[in-house]
Amino acid sequence: MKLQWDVFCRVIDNFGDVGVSWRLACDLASRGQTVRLWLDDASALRWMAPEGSPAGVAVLPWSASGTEVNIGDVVVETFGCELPEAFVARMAARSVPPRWINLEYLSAESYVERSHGLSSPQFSGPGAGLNKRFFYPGFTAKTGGLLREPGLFEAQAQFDASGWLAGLGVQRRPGERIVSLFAYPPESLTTLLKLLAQGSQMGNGALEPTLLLVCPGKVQEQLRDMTGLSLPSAWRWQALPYLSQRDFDHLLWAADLNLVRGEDSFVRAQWAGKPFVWQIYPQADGAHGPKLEAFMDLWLAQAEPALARQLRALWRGWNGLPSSAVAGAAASTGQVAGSAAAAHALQWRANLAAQPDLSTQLMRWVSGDPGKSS
Ligand code: TRH
Repeated sequence: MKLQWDVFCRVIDNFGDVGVSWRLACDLASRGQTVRLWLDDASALRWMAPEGSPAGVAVLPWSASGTEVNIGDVVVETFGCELPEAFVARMAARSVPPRWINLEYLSAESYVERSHGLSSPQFSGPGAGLNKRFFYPGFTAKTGGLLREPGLFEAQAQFDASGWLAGLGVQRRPGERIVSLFAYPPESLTTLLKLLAQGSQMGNGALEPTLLLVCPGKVQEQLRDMTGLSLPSAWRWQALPYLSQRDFDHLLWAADLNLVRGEDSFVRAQWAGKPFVWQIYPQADGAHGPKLEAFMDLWLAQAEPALARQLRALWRGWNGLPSSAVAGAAASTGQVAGSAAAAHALQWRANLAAQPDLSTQLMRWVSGDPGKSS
């Protein structure tokens, strides 16, 4: 069924809000839907989507939604962004009210399965009479799943990593491992460099030659101005420009180990099927600690215990969270990007891929077939 979708997104900080909304809009459009993406700040799309909007997607300024009279069949409020009141009033005035969905942040915590699909009937205000439903992305069958466009794995299988890297001006030396780095600043950079120094030791004590490809931002600036910081020997690094979202995915496919952050790059690293380390979005109240642990519990449930211990220690260390085992078990990013970790990344990806993706589940909801997700 071809529907008109209104997706609203407010950019709070960083690029995750716009990154997720853009992926969702493009994914829905690729499945024959028509999407209007209402953004309060579209500036990041200049580099994230330099090719412009695909057929079926229109990017519109948030401010213009107040006077929009044509309300879509489905309204998606991303990350509780609070729709403009005038728009909500028009939603309520429609003879057939639109489906109103709040797309929540991604988490592996147990509340997600409990909360996915809950309704919030509106009893007062401009939306009185409407019913908002909460859609929680997630990693298990009782959640809304993850964004995964059709043909993703086929595209990966045909991807020419060396050609793509060369096109970017990256020359991999023989035997060199590639590590991508997209991270929050700043204190943790010292921690990272320490962990990397420990971890690039191979069985014979020599350091594993590594090329660190660093995404733009404060971390890249810090590395340029390396006062008091040093890379492990046998390591070199190269600054990357902002890549389009498509090329950002290519970067994750081309690397042997991906250091990612936030929400969208975290998901894409999982689809890349390569070992990865997640730097979670830090929250002042410390809520990120349990969120990180919840993901690790799920992700490592099937992992071989020694590998699980190492990964946990490295991830906690990288996130500045206490871990008694950091010094010993984080020992080796060589190992956490080694063959056991690579096999685990593929196994985890296969488990995730067995579940319906987020857009499929959303479209089932709105066509009245909640499938497994209600
Ligand atoms: O930028 P982020 O830290 O975004 C965060 C998280 O979403 C977090 O959960 C949220 O609370 C906060 O924003 C407000 O990391 P994330 O989620 O990985 O988003 C980055 C996006 O930028 C992703 O879509 C990939 C894209 N990107 C490119 O397209 N090209 C690039 O060169 C880079 C570095 C990123």
